[in-house]
Amino acid sequence: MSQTTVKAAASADRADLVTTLEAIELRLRWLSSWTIHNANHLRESRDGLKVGGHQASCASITTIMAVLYFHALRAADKVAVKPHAGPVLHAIHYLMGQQSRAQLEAFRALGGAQSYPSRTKDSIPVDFSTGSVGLGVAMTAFASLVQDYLVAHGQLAQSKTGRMIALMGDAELDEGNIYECLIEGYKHDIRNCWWIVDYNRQSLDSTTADRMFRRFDDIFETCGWRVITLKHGKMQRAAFSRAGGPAIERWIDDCPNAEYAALTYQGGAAWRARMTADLAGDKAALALIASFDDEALSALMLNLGGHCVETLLDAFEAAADERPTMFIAYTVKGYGLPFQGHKDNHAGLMNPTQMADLRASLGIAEGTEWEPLGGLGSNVAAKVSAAIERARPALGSSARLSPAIALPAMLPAPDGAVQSTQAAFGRVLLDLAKSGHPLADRIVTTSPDVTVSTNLGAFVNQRGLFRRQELKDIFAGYKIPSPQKWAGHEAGQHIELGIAENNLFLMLAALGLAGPLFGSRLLPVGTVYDPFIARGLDALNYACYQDARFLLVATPSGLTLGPEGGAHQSINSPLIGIGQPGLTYFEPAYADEVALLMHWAFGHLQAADGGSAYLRLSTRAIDQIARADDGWQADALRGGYWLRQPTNGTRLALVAIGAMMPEALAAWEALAGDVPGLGLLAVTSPDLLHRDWSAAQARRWTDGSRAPSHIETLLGPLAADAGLVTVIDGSPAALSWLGGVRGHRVAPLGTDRFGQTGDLPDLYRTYRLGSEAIVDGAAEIILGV
Ligand SMILES: Cc1ncc(C[n+]2csc(CCOP(=O)(O)OP(=O)(O)O)c2C)c(N)n1
Ligand SMILES: [Mg+2]
Repeated sequence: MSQTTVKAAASADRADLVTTLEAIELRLRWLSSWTIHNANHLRESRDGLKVGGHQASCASITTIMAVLYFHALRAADKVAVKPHAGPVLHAIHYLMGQQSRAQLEAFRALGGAQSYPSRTKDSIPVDFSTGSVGLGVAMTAFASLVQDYLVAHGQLAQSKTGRMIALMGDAELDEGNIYECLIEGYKHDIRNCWWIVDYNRQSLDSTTADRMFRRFDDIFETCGWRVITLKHGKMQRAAFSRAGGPAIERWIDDCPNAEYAALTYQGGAAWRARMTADLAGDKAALALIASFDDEALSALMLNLGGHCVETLLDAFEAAADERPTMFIAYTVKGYGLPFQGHKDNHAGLMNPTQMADLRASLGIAEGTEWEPLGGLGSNVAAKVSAAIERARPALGSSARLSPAIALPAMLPAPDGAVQSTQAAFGRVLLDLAKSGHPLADRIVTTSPDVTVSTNLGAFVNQRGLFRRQELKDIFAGYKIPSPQKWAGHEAGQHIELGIAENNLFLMLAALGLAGPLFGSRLLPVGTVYDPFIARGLDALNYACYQDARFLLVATPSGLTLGPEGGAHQSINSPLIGIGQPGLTYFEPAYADEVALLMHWAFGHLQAADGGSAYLRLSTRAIDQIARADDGWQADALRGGYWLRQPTNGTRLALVAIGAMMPEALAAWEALAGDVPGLGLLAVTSPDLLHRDWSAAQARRWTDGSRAPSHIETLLGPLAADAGLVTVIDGSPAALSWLGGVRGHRVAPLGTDRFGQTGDLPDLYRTYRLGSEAIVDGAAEIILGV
């Protein structure tokens, strides 16, 4: 074949590809609109609630998704899809034959396709859940770091790596977590990450600020990203090269966002009137405008980069290397729909007449709305089918098998007569690191600049910082003494983060999905100061929502951090622990409990029906207790055990958790002589106790089981009119509910206001957490005051 023939064949192939992708785009626009329409207008409504869905947000990204999914995506790539484009993702899988019509018909109904892409609930493979804007985007950056970690540790073959891709709305660029992640990503030199911005210049409420227009390029380039701006489509570029074209290009560039959107909505005649007025006197430009009829002029003005298949193909091909790349793809919100460009279109829905018009315009016969390739001529349909087959390998299952990591029979409790739970945590990890057990090789630790102060330092000394490029320990090089000997290298197992707790949780989310995403399981352990969980709470919830598995260790906590004072005292974190699905909260008191719970957690992180775990720890060193045997352990793993067993019919029990145990023991000593059979319940997890209690009640209705919950059994020996004094260094509500289990009266001790600085005797006295307060509470119950 001559060179000209080869070129001609290539350009014919390219033209074919463009036609095919344009046809797919139309199918995606139709199917996503129809799925939402069906849920809102055709499916029976039993409650009168608006079902919702975002036809405009879908239509703005269909060209991008058609080109990405049916051409650019490679088998190992993973994608986070902007939440409100969920129906487009379902439409893609529907075309692939991987999504059922029944699921689409049940969009936003129980068991149907989810409103926003969900790893755990959708029947199609979803790489990353999205919903809370900004988080899915940042997740891709952390996933690329995890991918690098696995490659560096020989746990993932280079040939199995891919790009981590975020398809994002432009308003997501307002979320601060994007910039926190950008900074962290730059420090870690992330790669193989694409962020594709659907730049429709509209958010939920309005059109987005012009002032930020050109700033995003600078911000991202400063952080090492390549920025590819896709402002104009091929048609526009062709027009710009004609006589009068440059003036039109300038006019488009100068047009404020809101004006562009309003003209988009109004259509061809409005564009003509406005442009003719603005460009009066420029004969060439006016002639160029006049050469288009209204429909063609509107099509020209809407031919932005993000709606032009060829522009997108070129852009994706230009970013074939591993450099992180942001594509700013200009689009129109509601592209091709009657409310395109309208500022209120975010949640707008086409009415039945508009929907029927759209159907007719696409050549889809009434009654064939769900036909995957409806409205396509047989020639195009054949090409689309071929494109679907070519794309199939990249759209396979996201779930990967990863073998379980074996655990040792137990993790030994650290020695020491007086210990804090925080120190014990550090020792357990250190001993594990030194033991050389394979479990230690799969642990990855991470912390937002509190590695040392949460006792992770010794583990890092053993296992090193993870860095793709060697990082020397300069202080060690100068022989300056320091307990922290931290060199960075590829085999390191600690990922150091700057102070941004949100990043911690996204890092844990990505590490905690290493198994399903990359087929290689990791056991992530993240540490943070307990009060600052709140700083990253949405990201924590997001991590749990997509079933990422990690161990969160939060310390110090409560008033017990003493002189650190109110700014660092965590109060409501136990309630977060109880309320957060997917996360089991423990608050151990003793070092052997810490070791036991960590061992349990490493198993729970790997169990099919498991989850993540949260240890709320303390810096208070307390006297450890001698154990007669291991009998306490099974109960401790179910949420609580009797540290002092009550006798049958006793009228009082003390209930304590974590660092409050010495006060509870002292109160028990003081009261035991006066209260026959006085019990002391050591709670290890109010969360487990509560879940089990609610589940046992639900079971009575669902399967008739009368099996009592653990807490019902524990409280069984108490007299019906007994009372409980509960004590926690945190919100008293975390334990006061125990009174509802068997109807016992409760004196709930805890903290529900901001604390002062102080030493522990002063603080416990002032906030009524000490043994005297416990005795007072007991007296009140016994005397029936
Ligand atoms: C954290 C968070 N805050 C608010 C919302 C509600 N919300 C959903 S979409 C949206 C605007 C999105 O605009 P953009 O990202 O530009 O997407 P578009 O629909 O324009 O493509 C908002 C505020 C949310 N989902 N998450
Ligand atoms: Mg937008």
